[in-house]
Amino acid sequence: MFIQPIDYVLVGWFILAVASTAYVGWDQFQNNPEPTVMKWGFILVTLYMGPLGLLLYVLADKEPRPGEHEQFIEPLWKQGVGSTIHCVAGDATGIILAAAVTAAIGLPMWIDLIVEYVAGFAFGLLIFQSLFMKSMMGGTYVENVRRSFLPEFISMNFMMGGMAPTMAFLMMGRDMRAMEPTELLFWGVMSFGVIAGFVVAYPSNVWMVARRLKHGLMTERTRAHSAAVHEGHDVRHGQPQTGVHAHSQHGIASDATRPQRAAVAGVSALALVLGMVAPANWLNLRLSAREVGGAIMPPGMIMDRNTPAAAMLDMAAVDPRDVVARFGLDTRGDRDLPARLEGDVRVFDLDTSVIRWTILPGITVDAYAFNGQIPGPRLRFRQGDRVRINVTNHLPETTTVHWHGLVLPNVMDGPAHITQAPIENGQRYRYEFTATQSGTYFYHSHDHVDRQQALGLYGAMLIEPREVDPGLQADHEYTLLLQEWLLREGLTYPAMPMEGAMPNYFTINGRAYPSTDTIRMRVGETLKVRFIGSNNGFIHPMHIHGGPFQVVAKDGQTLQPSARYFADTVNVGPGERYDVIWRALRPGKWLIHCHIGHHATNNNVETEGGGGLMMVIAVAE
Ligand SMILES: [Cu+2]
Repeated sequence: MFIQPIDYVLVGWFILAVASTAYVGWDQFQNNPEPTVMKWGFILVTLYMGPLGLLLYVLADKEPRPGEHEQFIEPLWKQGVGSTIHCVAGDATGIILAAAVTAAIGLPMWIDLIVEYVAGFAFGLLIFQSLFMKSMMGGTYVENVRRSFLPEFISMNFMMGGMAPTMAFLMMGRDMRAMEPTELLFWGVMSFGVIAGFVVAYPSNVWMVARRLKHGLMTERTRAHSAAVHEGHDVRHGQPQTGVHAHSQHGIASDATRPQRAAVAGVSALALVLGMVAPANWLNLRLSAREVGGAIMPPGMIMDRNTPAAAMLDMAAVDPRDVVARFGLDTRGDRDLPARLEGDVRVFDLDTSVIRWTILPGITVDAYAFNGQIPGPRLRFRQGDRVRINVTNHLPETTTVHWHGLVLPNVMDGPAHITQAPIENGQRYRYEFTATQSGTYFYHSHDHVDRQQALGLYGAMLIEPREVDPGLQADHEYTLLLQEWLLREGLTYPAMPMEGAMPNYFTINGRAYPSTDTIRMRVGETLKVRFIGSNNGFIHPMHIHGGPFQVVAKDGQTLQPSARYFADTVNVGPGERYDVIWRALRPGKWLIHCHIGHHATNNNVETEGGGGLMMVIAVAE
């Protein structure tokens, strides 16, 4: 539950709301001489509006000293508060109940708003206004409904005019946990919506009270109560005494003219329509809580009225509550996965899950991982081997695995929905093929690739040739898998070349410089570097200092000696592999790094001379 600072703020808010409500409830029934329906009105509204409800109660309604309630509540602004409280208590209860139910059912947001309006109006008019007030106002239930209709219509319209856009924008903003009634944020948004609704509905309530279209606050003293009030004036024993000045018990004689009523009602309807319709200009109100509820979007992502649910889910943060294991800097990725022999088949088991992975001291990402490592474990086998890989999915979404660059049966190739049904959570898929090629390959997710591979679902696959070519040998070897990350406000998003999804961290084998490996060798020795383009949406011109390297293989294919060439930079694009051989000519610290400056920083910060896609070759004499 606690994954963002707002969650802690909300806990504080709701503790205050409950404490405020407890106080108001206690004081209402202990000390305050007013009709029961108003007591409950204030209690409900304080629950929704927290300390603000308490403030209104103390300033406008709480009897300051015994016997003074009648006089205290007289000012019009207080009567207006009472009238609005009354409306909000009924309407907001209906709206909130409807919001929780519609979210659970999974109705589109625009239907949610309409249902909420109808429910709020119905609850306010038919139950709170007409039923609960009946005993006070006298008359039959139907008469009360008829009499309350216009004031209720006006007040509800203004209230929804304020509450609807507040709910829409906050529920469908960046943190769409606000759409889920199981999240504290949902209730926070409801609270905020009620406050906005109260503010918008208040002026019309002041007018209606002044024109005696609506009741404001009232005093009602019973025998038991008045007995305790020694100095109480205007107390008639045994009979409920309601109303100050013109608020008589039976109905209210209003002096509002027809044009005045029509004008206010018309403007209230306009406010309602505006509040309900305007958000549709910016938000995709066709979406439901079931589709996108719970998703948290990256800051800066462009979300407009046409952004589909699938686009949002693709770019959403990894839910930190899905993390099943945490790893520090002592755990490496790209570890050799020993094969198990079943007959003459080499069997590997790959399990996907959500982990927390450390890329720098104190900097962790929430990642999708094979076997709890970033990159996934290194698969090593020989040309001609029969290989079986059991992939079990423990992600909160489906996945598949593609064996990049391999010649194999189509059904083993991995693309979701194209050669196979995606692997559901808890399910396993058995990939099996014979390795006909050799060289540097890799495997990666092929279901929502832009999301899953960008979150860590990839690993090296090195296939040893049947016959070793001495020209491709080196004294040392290093395999280098690249990745971009987007880490904001403690949440990890898949980095993409899209607005709001640009990466701010970069890793070689799951670590950013200065936490990357250091390669140690001596002058005169050779180093074979296998660059693997496991990076998902960005090209990295990988450069080695201290002299050129020879490119000896590309995408697993050994270059003919005449095709091998010298360079000091290779553009490692997504999916590409380069095997290069570098000779240490001089002693010292020589860098391997991406030549896009930003990719050699950590969140735009240089530490110890760089960051991100950078590592050191330490060459001794
Ligand atoms: Cu780069």
